Amino acid sequence: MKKYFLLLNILLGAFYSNAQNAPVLKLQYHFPATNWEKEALPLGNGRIGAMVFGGVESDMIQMNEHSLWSGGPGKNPNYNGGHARTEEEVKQNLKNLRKALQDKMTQFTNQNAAYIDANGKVIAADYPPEDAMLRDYISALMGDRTDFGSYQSLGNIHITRSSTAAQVVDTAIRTYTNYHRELDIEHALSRVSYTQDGVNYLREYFISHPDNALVIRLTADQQGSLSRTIFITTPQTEINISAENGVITMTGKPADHKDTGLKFAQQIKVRPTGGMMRVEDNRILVENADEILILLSAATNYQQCKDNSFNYFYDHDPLIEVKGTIQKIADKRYEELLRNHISDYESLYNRMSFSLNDAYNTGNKTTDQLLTGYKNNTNTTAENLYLEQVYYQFGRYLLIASSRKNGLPANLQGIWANGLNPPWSADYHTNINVQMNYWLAEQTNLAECHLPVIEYTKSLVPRGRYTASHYYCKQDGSPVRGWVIHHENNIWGNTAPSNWYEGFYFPAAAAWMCQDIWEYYNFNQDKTFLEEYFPIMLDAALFWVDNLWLDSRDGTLVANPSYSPEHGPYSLGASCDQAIIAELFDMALKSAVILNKNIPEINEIVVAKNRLSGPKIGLAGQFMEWKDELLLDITGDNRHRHTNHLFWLHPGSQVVAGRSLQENLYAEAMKKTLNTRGDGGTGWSKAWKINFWARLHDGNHSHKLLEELLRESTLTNLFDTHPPFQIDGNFGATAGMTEMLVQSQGDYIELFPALPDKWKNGKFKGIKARSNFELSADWTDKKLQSLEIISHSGNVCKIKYEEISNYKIMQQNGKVVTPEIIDKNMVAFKTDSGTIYTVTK
Ligand code: FUC
Repeated sequence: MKKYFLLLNILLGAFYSNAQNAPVLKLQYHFPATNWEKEALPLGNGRIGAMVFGGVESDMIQMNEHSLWSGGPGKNPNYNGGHARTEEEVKQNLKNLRKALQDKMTQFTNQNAAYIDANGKVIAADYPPEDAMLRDYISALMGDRTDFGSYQSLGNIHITRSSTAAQVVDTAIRTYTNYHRELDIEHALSRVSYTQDGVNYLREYFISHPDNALVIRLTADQQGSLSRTIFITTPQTEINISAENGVITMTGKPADHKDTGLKFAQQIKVRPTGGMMRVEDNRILVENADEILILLSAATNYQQCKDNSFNYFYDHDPLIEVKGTIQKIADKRYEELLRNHISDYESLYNRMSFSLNDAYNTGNKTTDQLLTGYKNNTNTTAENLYLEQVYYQFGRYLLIASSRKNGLPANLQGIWANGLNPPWSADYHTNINVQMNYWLAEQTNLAECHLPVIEYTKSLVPRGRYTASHYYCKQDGSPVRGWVIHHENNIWGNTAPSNWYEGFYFPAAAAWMCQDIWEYYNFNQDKTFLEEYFPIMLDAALFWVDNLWLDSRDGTLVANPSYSPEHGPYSLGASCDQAIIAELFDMALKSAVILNKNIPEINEIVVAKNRLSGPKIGLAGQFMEWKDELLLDITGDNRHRHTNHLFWLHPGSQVVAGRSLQENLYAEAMKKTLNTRGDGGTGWSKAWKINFWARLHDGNHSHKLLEELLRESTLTNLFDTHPPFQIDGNFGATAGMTEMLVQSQGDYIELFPALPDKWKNGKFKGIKARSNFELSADWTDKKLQSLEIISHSGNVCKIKYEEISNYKIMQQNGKVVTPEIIDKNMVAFKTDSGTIYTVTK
């Protein structure tokens, strides 16, 4: 045993002391977690999620299963996606509202249009508040949230030293020394080690995707030292727990579900080596073992419905599935399970790396110490850079852990949620949040992890068609085509608007979700994929072709009603809606060309696109949030967190700084808007601003926001906090940091568009660019040294970088490539698929 421990330490040592230039990326602490949100460490395989506390006397691992949701058809068999009122009622209201809003806007423009006075000052007013009549019309468009449901916790596994139950946290008196807890994000492996009564203990935890199981191993360096009690607790109330033959089984359903609804099942198999094992009161007691292996799997009978059956449940019993999973791995050696897990994880994680030459955890500080040092300016520069690097890869780690093929997408808390009522139901908010979760997916080379959100979008279409026909109509009252969703969504096909006056109205959500389809194609160039998903995009576009309103003030087409996300007020053609619709039309038209679609609908989209009221620059120089220039727009309205009206800059692609004069003007106006809004905001708001500033080519400003995010909106376990914990900020920040290195939204690859001064020297490997290029580069003193480009689809490679025309391009066989020189900072050359090109000075 001792020998084994030594071997293990050597192995782990190899992980840890990996030379100065490649510090191992991990989160580490010298105390067990007591707080779920701030301290526990996340593990996941896209279906099963766990938060590991790592207590000594009493360890707790809080568990999630990605489809454990209350509400929906399991609660109410007549669940209809949250729609309220009859079609006639809703439509009558919509017609009344549209007309009333047009009148209000016309009156506003006639009486309060902004102007520049004799002193050169912009005089502007705000839209008057909605009167009672308008409020009634608006309120009548709300949906019904009664059966929306919530993502919920499955339960907790406890591993205690004493045989008495339910002690969740350690006692105040420390009975141990050398405590170390970590999350190794390079191997998706958590470890806890400590010394107690002269014995060195080690626990390892991981969740394997290929074996669909959480694996925990407890070892000690002295034989017979492990006496532990293992049991389950859960906040779920409709459950049945039993234990026999070293296996604890839990089955149940969400409390609000009928017997015909969702069923969940979980099994925990305990496999000791040496010692004795017995069962007592549904708990498993192991005495004097040398090692304990714990295997857990869980499942539900949820099926993602993508048709009109609206049947969300499989017929089969999830317990049979779970038993099968456990049986398959019951006798597998730990090393084999671990190897399987690591090779699966590395196949994704290792595709991309990012390192800053000087980054190093000089003082071997724990993560909490690094965060404190970052806040208080007491870290060395190397430590700050190390923390940034860990934080960067933590975003990729979280995506791999919470979003895998055939699973549900990462929700507001990824796959982790505590209790039965997590914040905002840990749902899918589609007015920024779930989209932000996926900004990093393609660029950081995790295309497979992108698919769940695309499949999710597909699953919303059937009910979304119903919503379109039930809630919307053309200006003349005739039916609209297509599909639509709003800003809060669940796994049961909720597509109706929510019921919160200040934010429920966001029909541009479906259009925005289509961006993931387009981006997946754009990065991977998979035409079969585009062919399959094109109808979804086309129908989202046709919804808007039909649903747009002719603004009698200027004859342009606008969204009516329109509400700038969570900021309002209700008006016609707020910039966010207009920008998203224009982007969708653009994506649909580009896709039609790629797929050779000669259908009449394409022309309808072209006509509508040309008549869209476009976002514009205000008299005060800002990028306007509403169609009219409002005072709110000029003053920055209390630094509101939503800046969705800058959609064209990011994540959209209609404004690319440096591409044309007009776009440069827009970019300047957007800069002004961002400066007026200020750098503050919730976690995700700061993360978005990292991206905005990167696209505005101001790397130092992006970096400043990254610093603010790490200082103000990051918890001890590196989770982003709104507050509360909301995962979008983690994902958005990793995306933004990548945008600082490479951008490709403007029909060319732009290298180091926003490299901050603090990232003076470094390298990256495996960043993806649109048109399916994979890039690796290193830089010194902020100057490119060498670049390697892998062409995966044989497209023309157009690169923009300072004086790139002076660089030498070579094919992997040594052949020199003579590029077309567009200007001194931009070259283009043809590539062959599968070929590597190097660019050097
Ligand atoms: C959006 C944001 C809120 C919060 C919520 C989950 O509605 O405006 O700040 O992030 O999503």
